Amino acid sequence: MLPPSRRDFVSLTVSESGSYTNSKQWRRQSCWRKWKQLSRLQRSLILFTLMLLLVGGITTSPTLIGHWRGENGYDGKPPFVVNLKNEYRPILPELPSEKKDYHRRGPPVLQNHLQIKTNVSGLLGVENHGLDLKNADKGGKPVISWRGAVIKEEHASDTDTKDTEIQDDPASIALAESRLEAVREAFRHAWKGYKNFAWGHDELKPISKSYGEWFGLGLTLIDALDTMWILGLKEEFAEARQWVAKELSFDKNVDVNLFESTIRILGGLLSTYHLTGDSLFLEKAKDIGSRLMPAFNTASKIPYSDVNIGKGTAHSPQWTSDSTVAEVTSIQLEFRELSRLTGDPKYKLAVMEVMKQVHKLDGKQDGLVPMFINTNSGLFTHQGTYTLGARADSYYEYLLKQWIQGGKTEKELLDDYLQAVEGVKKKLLKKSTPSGLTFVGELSHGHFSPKMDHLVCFLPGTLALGAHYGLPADHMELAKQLIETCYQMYAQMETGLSPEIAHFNTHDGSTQDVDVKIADRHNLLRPETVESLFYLYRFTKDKKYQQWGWEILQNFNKYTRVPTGGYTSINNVHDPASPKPRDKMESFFLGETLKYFYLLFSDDPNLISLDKYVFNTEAHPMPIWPQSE
Ligand code: DMJ
Repeated sequence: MLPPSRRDFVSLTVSESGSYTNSKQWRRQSCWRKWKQLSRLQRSLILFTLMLLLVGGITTSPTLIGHWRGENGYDGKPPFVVNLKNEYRPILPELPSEKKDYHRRGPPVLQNHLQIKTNVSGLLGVENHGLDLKNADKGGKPVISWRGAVIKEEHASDTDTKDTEIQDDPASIALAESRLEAVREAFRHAWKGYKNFAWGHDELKPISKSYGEWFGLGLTLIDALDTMWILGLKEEFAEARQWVAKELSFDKNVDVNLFESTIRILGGLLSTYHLTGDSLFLEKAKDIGSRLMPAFNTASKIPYSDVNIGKGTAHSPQWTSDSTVAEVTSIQLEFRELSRLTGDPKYKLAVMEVMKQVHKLDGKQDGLVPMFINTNSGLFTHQGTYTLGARADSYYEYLLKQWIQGGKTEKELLDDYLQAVEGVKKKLLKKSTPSGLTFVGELSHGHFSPKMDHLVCFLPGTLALGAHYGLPADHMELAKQLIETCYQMYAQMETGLSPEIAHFNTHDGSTQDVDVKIADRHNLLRPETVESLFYLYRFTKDKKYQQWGWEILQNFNKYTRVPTGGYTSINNVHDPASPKPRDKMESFFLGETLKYFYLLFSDDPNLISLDKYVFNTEAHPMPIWPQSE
């Protein structure tokens, strides 16, 4: 006999369990009976419907699909992503969001970036430069924008996205799209010439339908890779990638210029790696990067200008042991990035040693540097000339851009940049007559020369970029004045294309602002003005910058386009009837000029967001390092 509690328990259990089993059995039997009573057609219909439901359910289940595609595991990696430590992974563009944003242009993977919000006020890590920089902490305290207004940091970080409302009325969208298509068309035309007559060689000679060789490394093709990616030219990109994979070899007994091969080849490969995630480009970048290192084996650690990438030897030009200041100080973005990606500090150490030395050198005037530096002594030579043009230009550009790349912590770089901008204002700025255009001249042994290279037209863009990152508001004002001047260097020529060098009139009674010397009236399809128009448009959204760029593109098409394919530099911007083609398409026309046109005409502020990337001096976007690094 069981105790009462135990009995109750047993009887209850048996009874419940029994009734459950019975009812299940009963239901099964009754279902089966009903099923048998159905006609064959009815049964088939039901089975078919059930099948449909089952298949539909499986294919729409994100978990299952993700599993099949291996999204959570090994198979989910894009096939070509190299196995890097997490922090060195390429910064890949986000995948498109669910919401269709039909008016955003650009290749699919580069679209949709509305959600991005990063710290852009760019004031962290900066000490007092007469700005209220200390207040620029993450607490949303007031900071000074380039407009001079006090804004909250959370808003300051939006200069790319918020102040720059996308024009979404149908007319604006159609206009933007037609201009973007015009750039794609121009690219395809240039590419057609390169493909037909210069494939795998350095530069197209479009008139003679042949090619020119500089390093023998397919310079145009490499320089153009990320442009094709950004323009969404998939077929062209795939063909070029194939060439890089199959044909490109750096194991060649050839002398290359350290600076040119760094900014075009190393820079082009690194940016293409970051945009695509394709490890092929990283491997090639590592190869060329390490082959360029012998350039730094000098007594002073200031690199030689030339390296033989096959033999591993390096030297100065035959006639001197000097290097150019801009060249030795404009390779840093690329080598620093190579160190970050490989985990090997040697590249970064070599280029930062150059910066450290230049930072300390005597011979600067108000932050302005001479044009030459000696590889034996490490000292400036041929002192006395100060310019923002050839041989010094990108020194200034890279001071700012390294500071941005490194997360705004390297104070010496910022100090040197700010001092140099003050130097430009104090020593090199003047106004022309009769129109009062602000221009940047040169100092030569104490004498001011009103000569301005087209190369100087990088400066408005760089100043605007600095202002975007919280540098003084008057940098932006100067940027606006200078871009007007650079535009006038085009608009005042008969072809609407700028000469290589302009001389500005400053004397009373002059009737034109710009004079051009016979030796300077060529146009090499250079990018600097278009580059600056892009920055100014990104930050101000003033449509006139797009309009100016559009005029320039049309004039390139009118005077430099070669019907059989390609574009050519020309000899005379004064003569629309006979601009005299020079028979050369520089690689930077595809690497820079057309890319900046495209970015200028795009109304998507996040198509290569300036809060995520910093462009090297050849227009190859390098990622801005995360703050933790
Ligand atoms: C390019 O190679 C680079 O922009 C460089 O900084 C200056 N010269 C050309 C374009 O003009």
